[in-house]
Amino acid sequence: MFDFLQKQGATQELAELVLELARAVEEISTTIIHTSTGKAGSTNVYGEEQIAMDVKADEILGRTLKTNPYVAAYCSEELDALEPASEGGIFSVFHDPLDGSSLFDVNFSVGTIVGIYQGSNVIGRTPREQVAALYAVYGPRTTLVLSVGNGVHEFLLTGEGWKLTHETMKLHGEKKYFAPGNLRATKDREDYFKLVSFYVKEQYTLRYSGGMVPDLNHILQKGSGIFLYPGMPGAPQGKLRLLYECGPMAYIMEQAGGASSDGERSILDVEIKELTQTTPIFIGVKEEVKRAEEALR
Ligand code: FDP
Repeated sequence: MFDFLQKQGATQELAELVLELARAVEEISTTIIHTSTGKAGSTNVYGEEQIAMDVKADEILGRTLKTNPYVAAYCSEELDALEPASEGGIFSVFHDPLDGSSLFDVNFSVGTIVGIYQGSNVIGRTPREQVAALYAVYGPRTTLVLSVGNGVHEFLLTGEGWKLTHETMKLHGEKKYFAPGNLRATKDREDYFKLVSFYVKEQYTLRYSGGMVPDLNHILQKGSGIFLYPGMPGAPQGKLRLLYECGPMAYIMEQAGGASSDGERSILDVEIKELTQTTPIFIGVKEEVKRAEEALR
């Protein structure tokens, strides 16, 4: 993996950091098998109840990042504030250790999402400044999808370590899939109701698991589709987090030739004002993101 990342233009420091993150993903993958589906008895900064595996995955990544010489600071969806790491570190790392944790007890696929920035402060910057992003899917198999700014690549976790399975992943938009998150918003939003009705009438295929990682991974693997999580009255910025979820996923989808939007601009151009910021998101093939932007303006 290291040589491959360098061939894609990653610096030695970035390639080593991604390799370390891949090791943490491997550890999360085996820990999942032996961890109960029970609650941790605590809540995160958003007031959401944590499950035991949320806490374990956060600890595994935290341990990796705290000791990595290239990491200046990091934060996660489960932490309250930026954690300083190594003095002289050059990157800051933001992650959702276990995305889709409400699906853990029913044994659906879950994931990890990571975004990497140069420097130790991201406030006032945008997700376009990420130097790499990755996500892992813990399904029947464990896969790692990543970009260091030169396309999107997939690795599979095998008995002999990570094996490159897709050198280049591209969106082409041949088939029509839709993944409509936050359907509850259709109660108050006639525009969202109309858009979903359009998908149904036009016989788009529904592919929605309730986990952002597997749902976007489906779109990337099939090369087609749209995922939406709009806001609604009472929560106009939706629920999905800019730094830990939407930013890294937008970086990967745009690197694959797709698009992302908060309704007005690419997710990659949304200014980061605070660590806990959330944003509405439409993400997938370009023409579908445009349709969603027009319909839900
Ligand atoms: P979860 O709460 O299970 O961790 O932000 C997390 C997320 O799942 C996404 O993976 C998923 O797309 C979304 O929330 C589902 O939200 P709703 O519970 O509102 O449907």
